[in-house]
Amino acid sequence: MQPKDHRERDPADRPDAPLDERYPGLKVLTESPENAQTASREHLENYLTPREEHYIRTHHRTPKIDAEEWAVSLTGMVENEVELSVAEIKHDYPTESVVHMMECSGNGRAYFDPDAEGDQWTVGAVGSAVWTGTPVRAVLEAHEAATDDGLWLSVMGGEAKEDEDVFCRSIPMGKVLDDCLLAYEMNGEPMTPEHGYPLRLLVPGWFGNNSVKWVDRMHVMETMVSGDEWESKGGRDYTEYQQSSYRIVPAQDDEPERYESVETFSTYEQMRKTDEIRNAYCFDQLVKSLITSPTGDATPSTDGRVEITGVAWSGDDAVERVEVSVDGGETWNDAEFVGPDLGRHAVRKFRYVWDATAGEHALLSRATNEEGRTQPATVSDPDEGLRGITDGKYPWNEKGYGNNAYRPLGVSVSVEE
Ligand SMILES: Nc1nc2c(c(=O)[nH]1)N[C@H]1C(S)=C(S)[C@@H](COP(=O)(O)O)O[C@H]1N2
Ligand SMILES: [Mo]
Repeated sequence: MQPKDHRERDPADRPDAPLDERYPGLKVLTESPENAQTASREHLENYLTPREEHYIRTHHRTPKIDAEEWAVSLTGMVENEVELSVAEIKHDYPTESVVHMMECSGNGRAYFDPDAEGDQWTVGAVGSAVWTGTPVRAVLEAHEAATDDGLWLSVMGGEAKEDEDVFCRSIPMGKVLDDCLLAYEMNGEPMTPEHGYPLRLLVPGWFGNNSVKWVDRMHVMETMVSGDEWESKGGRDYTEYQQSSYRIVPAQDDEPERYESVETFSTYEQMRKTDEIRNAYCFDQLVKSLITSPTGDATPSTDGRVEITGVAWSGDDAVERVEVSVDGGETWNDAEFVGPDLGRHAVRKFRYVWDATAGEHALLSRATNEEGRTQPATVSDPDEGLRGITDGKYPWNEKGYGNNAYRPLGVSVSVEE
């Protein structure tokens, strides 16, 4: 049993109340469809972001779903096509959990100059949770799906109305088998409607757009969703969110090139391999960090010290190092990690103890992952035409995706005498 006061603030209990009342700790960008970010960087300083404070990103409206009626079909290159109830998915297969710091690829879009299209997310479209569910691998194996390398699993959301594009993402089979879940629980509690109840795909380490909510179909195929069949099936388009949205398109390009398949899945690598892929897909997350304290005035301890803390996360490659600058980026100091390492997709907390002097200081943090990739300093101008991270600059792109530049995330701190 959950304690009573807790149940009283369950967002699922008051579906018609305004979003910010149901999700205290979120700042609403649009009420309908539901888009809201974590209200402040301070909210992100822990290992887990409570369900009620975890950002929400939705293209259509959140559907009202009766879990007893809901089913997920498995189709395509499968020996035994099947339709499974939520109860079957929960109880007939193994259960796994993963801690994942999920970031919307639009997080940090607000720091693009000139503005990029879309909701102006600043720092709060990211959140950490322990997600529990059924490994997709187990469902595929039980029904004798083809799982060879090079195949794709296209996963579809069930919320689109007849005249809306289906939210569908194609995930490479290797990643699916590795660690993808059909998740039904978030931080040990049932998922709320806005986070994907009753079932969502969870793709650890990858940008949030891959973690399809309200899943009703999984289709094993040789390609990503692309081509006539998927562009117009039943009068609806399945390709928009794979082939058009969530592509990193610089100002000099028009439409992104649509591919049937790609072999490079690291978003960072795709941005560099411009003769292979144009334009990069938002797959795994880019390394990033955020100072969570202090954020305004700081009072040093009696020995003149100020503790700087923050969080860092990455994609499929773990965070390896975090540096902190207290002089606007002139010099850098290694921070130390604190607390447990909850896996390569989890948030890492860091700390740096600063011998502070009175006055105004520009604090920055920058993280490096185990591939040796470091956050760039700034976002480029559109007319530089960058396609990948180059000379410490993140490429400006039309939809403002993937911004992991550290300068815009800095904090100005005033230290008292
Ligand atoms: N069916 C469906 N799944 C979806 C979306 C959506 O609009 N429809 N939005 C995606 C995007 S862009 C993100 S960032 C994450 C956000 O998950 P959350 O709302 O639980 O934070 O869900 C993804 N899954
Ligand atoms: Mo997103």
